Parts: sequence; structure tokens; C-alpha cells
Amino acid sequence: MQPIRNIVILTGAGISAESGLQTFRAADGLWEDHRVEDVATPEAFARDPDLVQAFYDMRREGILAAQPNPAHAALARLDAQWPGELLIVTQNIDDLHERAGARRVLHMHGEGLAAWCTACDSRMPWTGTLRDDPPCPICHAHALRPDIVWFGEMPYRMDEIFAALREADLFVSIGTSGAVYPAAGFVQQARECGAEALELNLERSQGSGWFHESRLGPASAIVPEWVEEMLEGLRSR
Ligand code: BV8
Repeated sequence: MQPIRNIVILTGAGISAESGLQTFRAADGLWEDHRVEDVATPEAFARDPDLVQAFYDMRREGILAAQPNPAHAALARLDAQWPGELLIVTQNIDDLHERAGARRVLHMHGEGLAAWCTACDSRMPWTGTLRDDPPCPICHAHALRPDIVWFGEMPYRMDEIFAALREADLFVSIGTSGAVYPAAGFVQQARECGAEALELNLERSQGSGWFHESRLGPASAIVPEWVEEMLEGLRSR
């Protein structure tokens, strides 16, 4: 097997589950109380902005109350010590990777702690609520929405992601069901370019068949174990 230099890590809601943030498809998950079509599409926002804004206000409050868990901390250690290329592509809208100290993070579905003004196209940090339709601090229009990629919208920075997948020697998927595209297709793209593929997840996912290896267990246990193996391998080089 070729030495591993460049790593792409895809994370999903499962990595933040032990920080108390609900996943999407669990029995008690986010979609339990809401249909996707009612809260995570541009059509839903046009039809019922108050419902959608309230849904993301609730998510934003949850993010602010959550703390990174050992899986986020382990990835931050790997990011800090890995000499090759490393990119954490997260589907999550929380900032727990960053709060754990990770730097090379890309939020492909946007960020819960950011707002986007659809009048002047500014994006800005936002920790308050949006349900009361506050004016944009820059252009003063009442046109702020969560800076989130909804279903039917183009994920962010796809060119950077595809470029990283082309160069990857190792693709690791952590805490995701492999249910949503284009993220769910990244493992195939990485493998077509010769990468090894490892899945770290609580249970088998829809994409498990694409991975050379799947390790099952809670992220707070199996991610630190994997990171320790990678760093041990560095030390023994
Ligand atoms: C797009 C932000 C066009 C919002 C999200 C038919 C076929 C194929 C595709 C489509 C189709 N019809 C429509 C589409 C496209 C659609 C799609 O894929 N739909 C699905 C439903 C079929 N995709 C889109 O619309 C995307 N945009 O396609 O644009 C385009 C694209 C490319 C080029 C040109 C044009 C945009 C999708 C983005 C939607 N926004 N999030 C918000 O957060 O509110 S999606 C959201 O759900 C997440 O971000 C994530 O991406 C997705 C899946 O969630 P997961 O993170 O995987 O969480 P889940 O609960 O599902 O799973 C958790 C996993 O963790 C489980 O496996 C569980 O076992 C595990 N776990 C739990 N606890 C732990 C754990 N693991 C470890 N430890 C634990 N403790």
C-alpha cells in the first residue's frame, strides 16, 4: 500500500451526536418532528419563513450549548500534527471541529452560526435569532436567512472538495449515513483516484459497501483510536 500523505475526512451528524446534537435519521432525530420538505428547502422558506427561521434558531441555540467531544479533539490533534495535506469536509453546521482546535475545516452545507443577506449577498457570523427578521447590519434590508445549504441548493466549495479527493491517499468517513448527495458519492470519487477508504460509524451505513474497511462504534471511542494509530505510524517513520 502506498504511504499515506494526503487525507480527506468527511464528517456527518454522528460525530456530534455525543455532544448532544441530534442526528437527522435517528428515531429521536431532527427529522422526527419535521419533514425535510417543511424546513430544509428554499420552497419551505418561501412558504413559511417563520417555521424555518424558528427551526434554525433552535439548532443555533443547541450548537452554542454543545461542547466538542473526544472525536472532535482527536481530529484536531491529527490536523495539527499531520505533515501532509489534510481536509475535514463536514456536512455539519455546528462549529465543534473549530472549537476543538481544527483549522483545515470546510463546511460544505454551511454554518448554523452564520447568516446570509439575500439582498446584499453578505455573509456574517450570527449567534442570535433570525425569527424576528432583523435588518441586515450591512445593507439594513430585512432579508437575512441562515447560511445553510438546503436540499436542491448547491453545496459550498465543491471545486476544492473535488480537487482534494483527486489527491487523496486516504478517505475517511465519520458519522454519516451516506444518504445525501453529492457528499455520499465522495467515497466513490476518492476510490476512483486510488485512495484507501475507511468508514468510522456507529452502524453500517448506506455507503458501507464502498469502503475497504468499516469500524463500528461510537465516534468518541473509535476516532481517537484511529488517530492514535495514524500518529503512531508517523512517529515510527
Ligand atoms: C444538490 C444542511 C444540486 C441543512 C443538509 C435523488 C437521488 C440522489 C440525489 C438526490 C435525489 N433527489 C434529490 C437529490 C439531491 C439531494 C439529496 O441527496 N437528497 C437525498 C435525500 C436523496 N441533495 C441535495 O439537494 C444537495 N444539493 O444536490 O444540489 C447539485 C449538486 C451538485 C452539483 C450540481 C447541483 C444539497 C443537500 C444538502 C442538504 N442540507 N444539511 C441542515 O443541517 O439543516 S443535509 C443533512 O443530511 C446533512 O448535512 C447531511 O448531508 C445529510 C445526512 O445527514 P448525516 O450527517 O449523515 O446524518 P444522519 O442522521 O443521516 O446519519 C448519522 C449517522 O451517524 C448514522 O449513520 C448513525 O449511525 C451515525 N451515528 C449516530 N451516532 C453516532 C454515529 N456514528 C458514530 N458515533 C455516534 N455516536
